[in-house]
Amino acid sequence: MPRKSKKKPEKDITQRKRRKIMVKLFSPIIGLIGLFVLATVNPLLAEPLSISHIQSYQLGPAGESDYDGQVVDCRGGIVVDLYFGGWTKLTLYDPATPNAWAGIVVKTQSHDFDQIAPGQWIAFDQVMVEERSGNTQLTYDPAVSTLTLTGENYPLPDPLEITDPAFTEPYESMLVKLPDVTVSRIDLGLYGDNYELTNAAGAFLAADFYNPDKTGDYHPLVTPGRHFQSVSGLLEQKVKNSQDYFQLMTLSSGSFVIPEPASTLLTSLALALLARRRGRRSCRSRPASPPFPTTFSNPKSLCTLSRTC
Ligand SMILES: [Ca+2]
Ligand SMILES: [Ca+2]
Repeated sequence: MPRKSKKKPEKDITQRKRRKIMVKLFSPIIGLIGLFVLATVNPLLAEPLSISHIQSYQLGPAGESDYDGQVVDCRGGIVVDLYFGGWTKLTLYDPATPNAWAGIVVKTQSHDFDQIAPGQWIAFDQVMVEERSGNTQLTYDPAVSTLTLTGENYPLPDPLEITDPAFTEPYESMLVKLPDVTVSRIDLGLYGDNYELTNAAGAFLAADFYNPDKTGDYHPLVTPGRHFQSVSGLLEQKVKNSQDYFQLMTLSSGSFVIPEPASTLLTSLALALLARRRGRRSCRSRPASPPFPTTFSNPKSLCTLSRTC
């Protein structure tokens, strides 16, 4: 019996070749589509998140970030404050969204933040988003997290002036300022170390816990009835034991701007007028000249300031 040939039909060979060619052609495309889908659903493969995205993304009923509990990369921001305590707390600011959602705290119990300084731009990889006491924070674990210095000498932001009674979530961990306020009450809040600042917009709580210039619970300038041109600091939420409020945390003596006393203003005005009169006398016999500046801080510098004298 002649053995049956095992040679495969020409048609099958052609189909297999076609399949191989199709696989070679479309595999890279299918791979790219897969990566795109993964990057879309998994933030770890996507671009680093901005501070405002983490803070404002699909807020829950209590204002919590939808990234709560996730490990993310964050493109970071400018360091505006460092607090060294049981936890080191680094507060970052992203100038891309200067009016809201621009601040976040990054905390660690390691020494990896020891060389960081205000004005540096720090980015973070593999940090955990956590809601603590009502604040959205990034927790830096030195076993998995990394930080990158991406720039230096950034100007620190001016505090954002808040005139709205809604002194809440969008400004969390941002540097803010309350204008024209008076200390209306003290010994308030969860730990009895809050004071109330009142102005035309309403009443706001403040505290000096992070302020190295305080003596006891309060900065020496904080006394009932004291008026300030403004008070600035970082806005922090406090949620504990059924209490839930926002508090402005002052950072130094510079957080308090005292109105210039009326006597100082009058002295400055008198010096300016005197300088102007002297200037007119000394220039009276000279050719016509451009008008003098209207104010001078020092009468002796008059002829230096005026090119015609
Ligand atoms: Ca909050
Ligand atoms: Ca928040």
